[in-house]
Amino acid sequence: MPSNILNGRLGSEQYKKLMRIDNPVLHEFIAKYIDHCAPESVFVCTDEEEDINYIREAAIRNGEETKLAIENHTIHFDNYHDQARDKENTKILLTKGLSLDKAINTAPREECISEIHEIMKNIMKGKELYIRFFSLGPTNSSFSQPVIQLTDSAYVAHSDDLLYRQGFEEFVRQGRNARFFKIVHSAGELDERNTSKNLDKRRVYIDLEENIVYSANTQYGGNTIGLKKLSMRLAINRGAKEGWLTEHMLIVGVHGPNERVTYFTGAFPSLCGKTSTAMLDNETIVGDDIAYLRKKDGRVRAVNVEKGVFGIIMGINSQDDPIIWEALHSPAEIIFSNVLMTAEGGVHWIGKDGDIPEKGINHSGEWRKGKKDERGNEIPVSHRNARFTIELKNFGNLDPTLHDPKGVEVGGIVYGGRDSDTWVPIKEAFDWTHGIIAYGASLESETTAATLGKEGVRKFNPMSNLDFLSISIGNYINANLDFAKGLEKVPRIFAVNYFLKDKNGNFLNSRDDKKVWYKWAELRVNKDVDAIYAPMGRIPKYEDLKKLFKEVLDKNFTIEEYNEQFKIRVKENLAKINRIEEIYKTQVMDAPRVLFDVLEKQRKRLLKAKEKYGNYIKPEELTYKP
Ligand code: SPV
Ligand code: MN
Repeated sequence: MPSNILNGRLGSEQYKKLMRIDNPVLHEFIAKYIDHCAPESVFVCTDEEEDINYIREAAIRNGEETKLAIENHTIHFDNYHDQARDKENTKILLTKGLSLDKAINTAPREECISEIHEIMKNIMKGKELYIRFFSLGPTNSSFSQPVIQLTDSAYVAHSDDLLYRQGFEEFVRQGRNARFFKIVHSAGELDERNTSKNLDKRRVYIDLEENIVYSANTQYGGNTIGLKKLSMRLAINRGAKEGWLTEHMLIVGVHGPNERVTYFTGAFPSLCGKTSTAMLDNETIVGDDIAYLRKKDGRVRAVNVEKGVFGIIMGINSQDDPIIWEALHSPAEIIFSNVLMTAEGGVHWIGKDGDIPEKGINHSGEWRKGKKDERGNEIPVSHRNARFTIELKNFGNLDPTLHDPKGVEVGGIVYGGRDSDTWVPIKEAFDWTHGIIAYGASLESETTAATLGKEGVRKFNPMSNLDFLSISIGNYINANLDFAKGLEKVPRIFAVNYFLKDKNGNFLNSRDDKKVWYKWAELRVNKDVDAIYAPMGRIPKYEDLKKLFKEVLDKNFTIEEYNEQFKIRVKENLAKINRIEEIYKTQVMDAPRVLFDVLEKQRKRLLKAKEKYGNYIKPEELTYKP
């Protein structure tokens, strides 16, 4: 009997809190997992400061976080072998007879549900279970997606707090109508450092039928913070059925002439400039990771699903990232993870200003300069995927619309990958379908030294969302294509490339140049400048960029630089089309017909241009009109 279990296991105080939510389905779910995971005690967290504080203190009390010298800063460590998303053990559960593309990790539903229940049986023995309620997207909005997270990790529950909007009152308000997502997480048995011990039993299983995600024997945020990549997979599936989109996208407000603000969303695979785009100087940030897009009154509107940042800390320094740097040195509430902690309670990470300390404690335990791992490789001062968790409100460039229930109107969508030799720094699609297919669905990124394996290998990553797809790639592309139907005002689609190199391997652009690209895109969305029609999209005219470089960066942008950067690399663009076509023919089970048509048209345009101008075309030579 669920209510008996609840009454008995919760104690009267916690029970009373939970009963404010009138939803028997929710109560039954909670009762089931209390019974199954068998925690020692249960804490129901409402939106009250007192409850939130209880979680903060619990993380310190149980040793998952340690206080640092600066007030409100703490540090958390994940197991040395639990430092990133576990792609291999993250699976979309499928009922018999269903299948998805090979690139999406799936497994039979019934078997995996038994397996995970076996793994989670009594897994919370001796621990406290935290029950938390949140809203993805602003509360009281058509975007709001309620989520309940059960976790025995106070670190996870604390991270949730910084990253998501409190949703207990939203659950109370929605009562029996709430269509909520459910997350059940346990860090499992912990070792002497309070990190997950049984990594061989690490699992992240996504059950689309019940909208439940199970996560066990891991602490790393990307595997455990239920509202982030776990709920994202549920939301992609739900959105595709209901005509809205869940995208792996930042949202930034670009400030144009006369105080005009135009909002852009942007998708970039990791280490391709996503954070630096969200944090563009003199622009305003709405979000840095996940966006929901919906159609309203003929326009596309977007919200940041989150209210905080779980950001990569590697390389953050006072010169390049002044706003983040300042926030990281203020007494704002911050959880550092997998960086070095010094005896004085300071922190250090790869690429931080100043000298690397001689010793301290990091993701590998006691650390000294020169320490080697079991394979004889030197362990750096922090993990390359070390992170900081902070609320966006601590950033000086926060856009005022963050919590607007209506979201922001999307003027443009940007796709970008790491590409040394093919795409120009910025171009604009001819229309929505062209942009979704030739830019979004054709996104690739070259591997960097930061990932294992060879450098410079191109990885296919449609819309930078491949890791999170819970529907087939074809279905997902169709959902994107269909999204524009019925719109009065269709967002423009752009592709950017911050990583173009010259023949000696040097970058053709400085880090700051992207500021100009966004100012140009802002003018394009508002029809303030013309563009040149090129075979792969519309590209900026020299005069417009020259003017913007002067205004934005006080730089003299020469015609030689322009011609080199915006040169149309026909050969490389053709090779790219061949690669992408091949992937969609051989690895994607239900690629839409239109995808091949769009790519074929692009190929024809390139071949025609090649006939006339050769393999490398200076943009000023392009005189023809479509
Ligand atoms: C990403 O890898 O895309 C992230 C970090 O944003 S994680 O939470 O691990 O997904
Ligand atoms: Mn991400």
